[in-house]
Amino acid sequence: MSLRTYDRLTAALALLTALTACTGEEEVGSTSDTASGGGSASATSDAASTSDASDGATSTSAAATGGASDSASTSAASTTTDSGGETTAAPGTTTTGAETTGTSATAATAATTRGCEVDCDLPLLEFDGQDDRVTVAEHAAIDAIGLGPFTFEAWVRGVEDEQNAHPQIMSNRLQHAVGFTFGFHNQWGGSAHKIPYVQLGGINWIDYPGQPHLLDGAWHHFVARRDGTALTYFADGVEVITLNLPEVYSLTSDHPLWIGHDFGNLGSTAFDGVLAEVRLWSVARSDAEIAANMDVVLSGDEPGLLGSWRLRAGDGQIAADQTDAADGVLGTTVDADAEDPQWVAGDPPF
Ligand SMILES: [Ca+2]
Ligand SMILES: [Ca+2]
Repeated sequence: MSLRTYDRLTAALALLTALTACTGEEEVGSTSDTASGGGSASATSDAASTSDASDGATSTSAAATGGASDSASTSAASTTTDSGGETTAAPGTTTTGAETTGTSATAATAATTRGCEVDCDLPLLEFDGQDDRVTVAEHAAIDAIGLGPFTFEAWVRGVEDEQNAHPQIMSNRLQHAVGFTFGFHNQWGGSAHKIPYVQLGGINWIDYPGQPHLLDGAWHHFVARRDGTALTYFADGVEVITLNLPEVYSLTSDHPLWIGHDFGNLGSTAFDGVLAEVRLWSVARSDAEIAANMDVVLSGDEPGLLGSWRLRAGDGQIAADQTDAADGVLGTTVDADAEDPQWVAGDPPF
């Protein structure tokens, strides 16, 4: 480990410790070091697992891959009570043999001005941050992913100060630890902004404190990709971080897919703003594929594409799926209801 990397780790740990003391968050993680692999490992690992009562889940850091030669072993377990009053024992997690860079990558978030090139006059779908959602009842394709690879992606435009604690882009959670969420976690662990993340296995997989700022009122693109136990986040086509998870968690849930809200935590997950081009893949898209297609309209028959909801269809109650497999409806039913997001005019992401 370079001295510079060690200094960064030390500084990050000091910051985390200070924040933990200030906020009263319970640090329940335990730490052990294991040195393995090539290179001059003199591991410093800081483990922190903080119970987040507002979300009902355990937020944990995972070791980032690439770069340095250190090996960190982190274990954490906690019990939390979620918003529904259920006490849930979050699974203990163990991450071993993973390398850590000691630096939290901050992705470029330069996409502040985008010019429309296609379908510029089609409306956008705006969510009210109260109860709006798109419901995709047909979720067999998601269940079929199970333990397999996936790529989630979406364009988002929202303002951080107007959001609930944990605004979600996409979720199929039936309850805590059943299904997934894909969206934003409230600031935590020293993060400056809400944290783009996924929850799998009831655990919020995040890294801190360096985070991209994707809720600044401009359009931004967020991707979560799983390839084996590697979970990688991309912001505006640039990798933010790869987390090495201790196991592969299933996506399967009996709940419909929701876009813009999460059934597992209704009170604090409604997204406020505009969502577009929400895509679900049963493959781990390559870095190049992600970057090259993020601002391209798909045909709908791309290999591995399970669902692609452009959310640009028109003024009706249907959120069309480009694959024709799983059209969504606005709100709860095809009738007008309080959960319907609204079609609005405005500049699309591309
Ligand atoms: Ca409706
Ligand atoms: Ca509403």
